[in-house]
Amino acid sequence: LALEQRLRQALDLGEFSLAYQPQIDARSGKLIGLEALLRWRNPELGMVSPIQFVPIAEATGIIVPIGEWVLLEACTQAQQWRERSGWDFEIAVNLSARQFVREDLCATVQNALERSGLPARALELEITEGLLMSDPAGATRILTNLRDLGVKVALDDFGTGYSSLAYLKNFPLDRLKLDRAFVKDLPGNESDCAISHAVIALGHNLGLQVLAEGVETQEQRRFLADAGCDHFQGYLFARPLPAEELDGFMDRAE
Ligand code: G
Ligand code: G
Ligand code: NA
Ligand code: MN
Repeated sequence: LALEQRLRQALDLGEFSLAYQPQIDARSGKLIGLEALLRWRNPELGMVSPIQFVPIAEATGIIVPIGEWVLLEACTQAQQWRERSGWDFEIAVNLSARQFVREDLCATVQNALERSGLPARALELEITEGLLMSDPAGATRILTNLRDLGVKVALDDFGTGYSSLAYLKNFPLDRLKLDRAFVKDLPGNESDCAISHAVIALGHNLGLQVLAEGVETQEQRRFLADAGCDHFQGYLFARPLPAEELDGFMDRAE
């Protein structure tokens, strides 16, 4: 069976799950959010990375029903944990280009919020730069509609795409996620130090929070904290974890 065929059946067969990676406040060290990351386990193929299947799901349009499932599942799980732990943290969900440009995006998001009971302000949607730059005017309209719902928007993998700074100032965004490519060689690499400082300053001057992705060492953490970075995500704090592994953690919060 071709990968595409298997992908079409995977939703109905319950082969998808979500892993959740903690996001940490740089100052307090406290949990402020979780990023939901899609996982696919197929009986014949084993674990298939989203890097392999998301592009196929995107090209074939299968990403639309998968994305709706991700949104509802992530909101439902997050709200359950929020209620159980009493912590007011956010859930971040990745949106693909296909999902972003659909007429019914706001209705889909609204539906997930209503069915899960998650407050809109606790949902953050992650989009990439390419998605904004292919049609800046259209993207601004979509972002404005999302903002009217009360959800937040983060620009993922920032620095690896083709953002025009002239446009960036006009997009209603909440957060920049500094790509891990720039974090990896901190603090030894001078260029990456300069880029990190610049992205943090740029974000703050545009009124955005800045999260550093892929933080793996104490040295990276210290450098980024000194540079004024707001939030961290990375293996230093936690890997993406299956829901079962976070369950116990959420209980202990009580
Ligand atoms: O978790 P991992 O490093 O394997 O993720 C690899 C890539 O897959 C990342 O770029 C991530 O943004 C993307 N990805 C993970 N989950 C989702 C999802 O639910 N929807 C979309 N569109 N992309 C996702
Ligand atoms: O494109 P996006 O930022 O959504 O990709 C997130 C991916 O990055 C996830 O698949 C996750 O597994 C991976 N990731 C998260 N933290 C780290 C880290 O500290 N180091 C590395 N190498 N990868 C990470
Ligand atoms: Na992401
Ligand atoms: Mn990223």
